[in-house]
Order: sequence, then C-alpha cells, then structure tokens
Amino acid sequence: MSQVGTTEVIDGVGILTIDYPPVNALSVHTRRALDEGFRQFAADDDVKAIVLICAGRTFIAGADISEFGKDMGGPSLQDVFEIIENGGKPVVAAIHGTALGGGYELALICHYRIAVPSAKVGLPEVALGLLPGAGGTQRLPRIVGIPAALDLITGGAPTGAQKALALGMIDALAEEGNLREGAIAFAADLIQKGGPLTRVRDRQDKVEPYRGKPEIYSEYLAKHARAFRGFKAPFNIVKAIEAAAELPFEQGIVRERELFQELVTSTESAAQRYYFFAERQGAKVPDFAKDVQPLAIAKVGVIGAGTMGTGIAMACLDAGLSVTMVERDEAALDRGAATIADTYKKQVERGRLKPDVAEQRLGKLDTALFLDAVKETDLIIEAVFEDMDIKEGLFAELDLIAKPEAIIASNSSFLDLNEIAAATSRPSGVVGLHFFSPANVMRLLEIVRGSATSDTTLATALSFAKKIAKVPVVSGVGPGFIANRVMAPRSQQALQLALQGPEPEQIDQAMFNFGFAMGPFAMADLVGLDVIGRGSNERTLQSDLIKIGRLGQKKGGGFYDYDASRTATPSPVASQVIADFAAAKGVSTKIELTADEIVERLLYPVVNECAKILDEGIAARASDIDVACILGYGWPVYTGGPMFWADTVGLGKVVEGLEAMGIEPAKLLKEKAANGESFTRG
Ligand code: T1G
Repeated sequence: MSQVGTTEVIDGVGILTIDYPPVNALSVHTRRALDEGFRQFAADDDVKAIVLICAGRTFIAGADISEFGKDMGGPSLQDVFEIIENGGKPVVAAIHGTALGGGYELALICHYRIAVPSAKVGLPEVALGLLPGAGGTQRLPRIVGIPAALDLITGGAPTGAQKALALGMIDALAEEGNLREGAIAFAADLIQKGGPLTRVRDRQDKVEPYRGKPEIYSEYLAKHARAFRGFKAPFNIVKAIEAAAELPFEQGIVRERELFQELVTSTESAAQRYYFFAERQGAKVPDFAKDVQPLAIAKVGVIGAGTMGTGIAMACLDAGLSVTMVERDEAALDRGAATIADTYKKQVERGRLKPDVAEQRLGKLDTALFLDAVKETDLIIEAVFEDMDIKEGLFAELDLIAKPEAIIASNSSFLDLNEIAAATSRPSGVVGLHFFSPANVMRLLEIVRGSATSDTTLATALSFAKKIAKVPVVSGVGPGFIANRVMAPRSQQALQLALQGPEPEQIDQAMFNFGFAMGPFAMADLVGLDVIGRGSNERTLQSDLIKIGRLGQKKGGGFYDYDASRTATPSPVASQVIADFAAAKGVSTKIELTADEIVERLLYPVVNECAKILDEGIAARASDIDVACILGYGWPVYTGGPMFWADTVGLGKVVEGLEAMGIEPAKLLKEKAANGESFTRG
C-alpha cells in the first residue's frame, strides 16, 4: 500500500484511510492509493463491505487543481471509480470537513454517504471555469432532481450536512467526532441486511419527470443571464445536466466529458484556476516572517463612525470580535451605531442572519465619544477624514493611549503610511489596512507595509485578514497602493477619449462587454462626481458638470440622465459640457474607435501601471495585482486580472499599443516583451 492509503479489516468491514495533506486532493498518489486499496478489498473474501475515510482536516477536496494541463500519471479517475462502483461490495463514503468536486463525485460513486454534522459537500468546479468532470453532472441530478442540480452545480456553493441529508446528497449523519465508528457501524448494518446494491447511476425517478422539457434549460439560462454573462462554464453545466435527463447514463457521461474538455482547455478556466491559487498565494505570510507568531486579536478599536468606520466595525463583529467604535461627534456616533443595528435588522428580515446571531454581534459593539475607550484593544483601525494633519494628530494621541503591544492601523486609501507612523513612538506597530467600500462586504483588504512595520505586525495583519474573511494583498507605500493606483489610468483614459469623440455610453458599453459590471462613467455617476473629483482644484469635466448641478445619480444626473427609477439614458446636456470642455482644452481631433480599440485604449495603460508597481516593489507579485483588481474593481475573473490578461493578449502587442497611443511602456513590460517572457505563466 502506498503511504497515502492504509487498509484494515474489522468484522468484515474493510476500511481504507486516505492521508494526503493538505486536503486529500485526488492527485496521482491518492488515485494509486484508492486503486490499490479497493483491488485489495475486492480480492479479500473476508471483506463484505467497505468504508472510505480520510485523515487530516477533510474528506477529499477534489481533483488536484495543480495537475491540470500536465500529464496526470497513474490510474485515471474513471478507472478508480469503475473499481469502486462495480466492485460488487457496498462502499460507504465517510465524510468530514468538505467533500468537494471530484471528492464528492467519488462519494457519489460509493453506494452510501455518511457525514458528521459539520461536514459540507458540493461541486464547486464552476469557480474554476469547469464542470464536475467525473460524473457529477449525471449522478447528482439522479439524487436531487434537475432544478436543484442546476442551482447546486452552476452555483457551486457547498451544502451543509443537515441540508444535504434532506436533499439526499448524503444518507446518514454520524455523531460529531465519531465518524469512523459511525461509518463502520453503518457498513456492518449493510452486511447484516444484505440485499441488492443500488448504484446512483441506476436511479431514474428524479430525472424522469423532467425528460423532454428543453424549456427548463433555456428558461434557467435566461433567468441567470446577468450572473452568467461572460463565463463559459455555466452554459456547459446546463447542457450536461440536460443530458442527464435526456440520455442514458453512459451517453450522458460521454456528453459530460465533451463539455468538460471544452472548458478545461479554455482560457477562461485557465484564468480561474490561476486565480484560485493567486488568492491563496497573496494571503501567505512571506518566507521572511514565517517563523513569527502573530499577535492575538480579540478586541478591535475603530476610530470614526462614518461609512468606512461602520463597515469595518461590522466586518469585525461578523467575525465574532469585540468592537469599540469611537466618534467625537455624538450625532455621527449615533448614526453609525444605528447603521450597524439597521444592517443586522435587515439581514434578519431577509432571512440571511439568525436573530440570536444578530443579538450576539450587537452585544459585542461598544461606542464611545473619547479615544480613551480603546486603551485595552489589541488593534485600533482609524477610518477618519483623509487628511494627513488629522491622521498624524490622531496617531500621536492613540500612541499615548493604546497598550504598548497594540497595533495601530490606518484605513487611508492613499496617504503616506510612513509619515503617519512617524507621528508615533511605535512605527513598527503601525500598518495600513485599506478596506474597500462597503467594508463589511468587499473581500479585498490591502495590507500596507510601512518601512518600519515589523514582521510581527505584518503577520498579525495577515492573520486578522483571514479571521475577518478578507483576501489580503500586501502593498508597499505608494500613492493609491495597488488597486486604486493601477485602475486610475482606466478613468483617465476614458475622460480623455470622451473629449475626442466616443460618447460615454459607447466607452462604458465596451467596458461592460469586456466584463466589468459597469463602465467608468456609470461608476462615476453612481459614486458621485463630487466624491470622484474631491481634492482637486483644477477645472475638470466633473467640475464643469458639478457647476451646473449635475452630481451624478444622486442629484441632477451626471454623465447620464436618470429617471425616477435611476435608469440611465445618454445626456445631451452632458455631451454639450464635454464638447465645451474639449474646445476649452483645445482638443479638436475627433476619432472613431471600435469596442476592441476602446478596450486597448483604457486597459493597456492599466497593464503599464501594473508593470510599474511590480518593478517598484509596491506589489510583491503579478498575481497579487490581479487579485486586487478582480476583488477591488470587479475585473472579470475569467480573464485572470490585468497581468494574466496582458499575457493572454501578448506583451508585445501591449507594448505596440501603448507606443501607438504615445505612452512610454514601463521598463519591466518592455523587457519581458522583448525577452518573450510573461508575468503570470510560470
Ligand atoms: N487541488 C490542489 N490544491 C488544493 C486544492 C485542490 N483541489 N484545494 C486546496 N488546495 C490547497 C490550497 O492551494 C492550499 O495550498 C491548501 O490546499 C489549503 O487550501 C474532476 C475537475 C478545501 C474548502 O474546487 O475550496 O475536482 O497554500 O487555503 O481555507 O470534477 O481549499 O497551503 O500550499 O483553501 O481550509 C474541485 C478547492 C477541484 C475545492 C479548504 N475542488 N479547495 O479551504 O484551505 S476540480 C475545489 C477549496 C475537480 C472534478 C473537478 C478549499 C477547501 P497551500 P485553503 P481552506
């Protein structure tokens, strides 16, 4: 037996334990262990039933994503599944942690599934731009029916054990912490009872009622058009599930394999698999700090009860932390506290949050008018007005109040963290925690490392990010850090282009078709032109629009006109303001561009800025920049982010495009293009 699998036999029950850290992925080692173990039990007459169980943190969490695109080696998943499903002896999958993707498909091959209450099962392949390629699209519908299978597989979210039991995704629950005994007893009972073995593939009762109804699938795709826009996998998943209703099992499996092959060779899936690892890579403590013990964070002080302060407070409360929110202005403090209470109330009303959990969270929120209230907190996060004098004064005060080992963080989106840290006697304990609004929803957290930030502070910030379910990206100190800085050229280019002819709606449409939720002009109107243009005194397109009372969606329209339901229409007034501004700036050349040309004009400069911050060391790796843009700005994940996308386009083409625009390509970009290298292709 390979070291990954161990076998034993107890009273006629063969037990195969898989142990392949960290998540028992279905690598070649695991497939070999399964193959050997099941062949051994098939040949052993003493074995009358089999339990498949895993060691470590979880049941099998799926195929080994790192194997895709390489020679997989060893027995194939199909060969292994064949031995299990048709070995003639009842097989019980004993599930703890998560049985996901190929792991849950393996459980569906088994004749029975038993799980502990804390376990979760699911088919999340859609997040990797794939579909369940080991029979999941054919077997799951035979358990839960077509409608539920459509939701479960195009959604990809795991299902908790209780609900899985109700849906039939598992057959029984074992006592928490007693899975092995529970599974052996379940198998022993099967031996006792005897009787025919039913394979999931042989079940028809859940799919028959949906046979010959193609409208189910067209209606489903129409209903989810917005969510599926730009992706490939959901469409192939729906086709595969339709095959489960329309075709005999064996033909359905062939169809599934065809549809899987289309996806696994697509750029979209390559991008989404790249992103899976990119998110995790950025969250890792850097090697130089890996032996450092992060500080324990249980109590958080939040200074400022505005939009960001209340969002940050909720992010911490949602993670079970205690929060003391301080705001000097009593009315503002009351508004902040009311916002938090109201948000939880709405979540309870919508059934998204249990009332007792909302109570628990609110019970951990204290509010105060004085900074002294945060003297016992482990981490203090300031979210006050973006003004250096205000922040320096506040940090100096906090330095005198906070515990010596407390970390003080700034939520600033662009101010120099080193300057802020210098206002304290503890620069090693100062870090930037740049949240994106709404802070309790957006998953990106830019961790800004100052020149004096210690390894312990950095490791604690990364650990805190994971605790509050954020995806951290570490940034050096520089204006706009990572996401805001690299995405700024997109807006700048859009404004410049609008002066040369293309209307805002044409530019926005090109960005929407590329995969953004909305274009820069629609975004500016949504955020508010007074917010977007805040801080600059020079005359801009925004200032001209603000001057005539056009602040965006909230007041008087902006680049677009809006009706009472805030539906946007092109604005002749805004077009005239743009024309007048262009004339005032002496811009006379009018150009016509295709959508692809608009994409190049707006996004090649973004790639250029990415190359600059990589070269400057503001970002440690290209994939961090991709994570920041995908999570911070909704860059379409199926393109992998600006760096992965630039490699797909070809760095040489990007360099040529920039030069044609009169933009000097970044040194690193030119070097990589000249050397035929890439940013993200290993
Ligand atoms: N393959 C390879 N490595 C994986 C992996 C996988 N499937 N899942 C996790 N890892 C690594 C991960 O990179 C990290 O590595 C470590 O394990 C811990 O992960 C045929 C085609 C299971 C819920 O999509 O959702 O099956 O950074 O930090 O937060 O139809 O991992 O330590 O070096 O995420 O506790 C389908 C993906 C695959 C599940 C655990 N399966 N994994 O979360 O730990 S495709 C998935 C997860 C497939 C079949 C198809 C999560 C988790 P490192 P982690 P976690």
